Amino acid sequence: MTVLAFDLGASSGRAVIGQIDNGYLTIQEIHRFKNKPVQVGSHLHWDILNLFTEIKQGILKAHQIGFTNIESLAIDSWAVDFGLLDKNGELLANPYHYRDRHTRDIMDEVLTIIPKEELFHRTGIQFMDINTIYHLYAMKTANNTALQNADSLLMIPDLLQYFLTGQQKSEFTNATTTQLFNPEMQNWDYEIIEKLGLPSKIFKDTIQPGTMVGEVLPDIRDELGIQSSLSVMAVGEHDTASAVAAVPRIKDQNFAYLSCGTWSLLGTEVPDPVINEKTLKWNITNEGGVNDTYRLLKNIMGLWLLQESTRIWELEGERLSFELQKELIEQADPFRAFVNPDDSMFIKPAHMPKEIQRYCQETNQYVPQTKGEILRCILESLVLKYRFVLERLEELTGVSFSELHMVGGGIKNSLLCQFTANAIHRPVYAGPIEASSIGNILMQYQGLNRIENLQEARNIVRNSFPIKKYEKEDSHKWEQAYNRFKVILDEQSKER
Ligand code: ADP
Ligand code: LRH
Repeated sequence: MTVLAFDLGASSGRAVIGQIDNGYLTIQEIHRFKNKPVQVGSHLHWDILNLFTEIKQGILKAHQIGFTNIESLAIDSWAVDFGLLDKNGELLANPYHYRDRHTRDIMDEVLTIIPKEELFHRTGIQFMDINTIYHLYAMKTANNTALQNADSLLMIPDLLQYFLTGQQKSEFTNATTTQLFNPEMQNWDYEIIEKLGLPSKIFKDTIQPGTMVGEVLPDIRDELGIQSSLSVMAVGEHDTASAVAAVPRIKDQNFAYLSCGTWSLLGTEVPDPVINEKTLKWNITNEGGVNDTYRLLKNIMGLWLLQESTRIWELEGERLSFELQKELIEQADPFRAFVNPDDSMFIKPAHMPKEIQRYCQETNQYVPQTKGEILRCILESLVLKYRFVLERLEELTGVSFSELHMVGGGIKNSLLCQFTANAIHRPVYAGPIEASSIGNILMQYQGLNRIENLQEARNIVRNSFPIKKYEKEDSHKWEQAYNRFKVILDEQSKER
């Protein structure tokens, strides 16, 4: 049996064929494409039509290669972003990028209408400017005509799925990331929605991962020259939900995971949301997971800081390969200066190297000068933040995590994995790289009744993909670095 997964990350997307035989999953990437945001005037957008073109291209390639008997396909993507449709089902505007600047100061406005504690208790979701709720409120404040004329709101994978099938559905895991979904009621929180003066009719009924959504429309099949019908299924459409579903089962105990890509999502799996004063204080979130689980996690700024730095250097004329980045980091002296990677100054596209330098200057630290020093400062700060968050997760859950499972494209960065093991003083198990695609595939198999549950899915991951173990090194030096890092965090806590 063959299924097709589309996984759209903030930096790239891919189409992956999945086939399970005798408890062993093989994947084949058949199409990969860049996902580049587009600045138009004062707004930053996703190029949604290009993404749809790439999805059709992926379907076409699958057929051209000879996969003509695909049982189902599914799409997952980054969270929080959405498109608005009018009453005729037409897309009203190109979706905004979650890093668009129009949410500046909007959270404070929202919190004057719904107190922070109440919003957290009703949704269990961390406070980040990127959340859907703040984008919608910014659009309302700006008298945005797309919002005024909207009949439905679809999150990015739901929107692309609608373009394919004509069916409008809201998938659960992604819906939770809006900060407008109430896990206790298992529904959109219409009280919040109404208090904010947002149109309640735009929110569609939610469906669970594993639900069949519809068939690819005949017009699209004609366009691609494809005879056979093709079903589309909802999976854990939030890419992180799919990635967590693909964390391999190594030991029968609670586990901590780190999904590494543009963002670093550090968390653990829980049966119910953990909504209390500590989660609120530490801004830890409860996002919906597959198979009735929740993802108790925190967003950490992640490899975005490296991506932005290398983007700027490329604009300035120097393209640094991953190999060269590694060399430069290894040549730079360790532990010269640290930043809080989650400081609000780093969230938007910027001249990241200068922002890193500014942070170090403002906190009276050594100011990294060379590219290697800047990259090293980013990497060390990131992994020290991992430790900080991991310790809070342990305090919240009462679980002591003996290891950390890292998945996602970021684990190709071996220094990141090694530094993580060093910083957290525990072994790191890295793999698989394409966790989101794999989680997407395994959920399709569950929806098609070929896999029974999440345990079986995770056993398949463990059997099918290499997992690399990183042992901790230089414990004493990293301990000293962590103590210095915590002082910086205390002095400069401007997280949001
Ligand atoms: P997303 O899905 O968020 O777009 P991915 O999971 O595809 O992200 O991971 C992309 C990140 O992985 C890049 O930002 C880059 O930092 C890192 N990466 C990818 N390939 C390599 C590599 N060969 N060496 C080191 N890092 C890599
Ligand atoms: C990772 C991710 C993350 C979200 C962010 C918008 O790709 O989905 O879980 O918080 O993008």
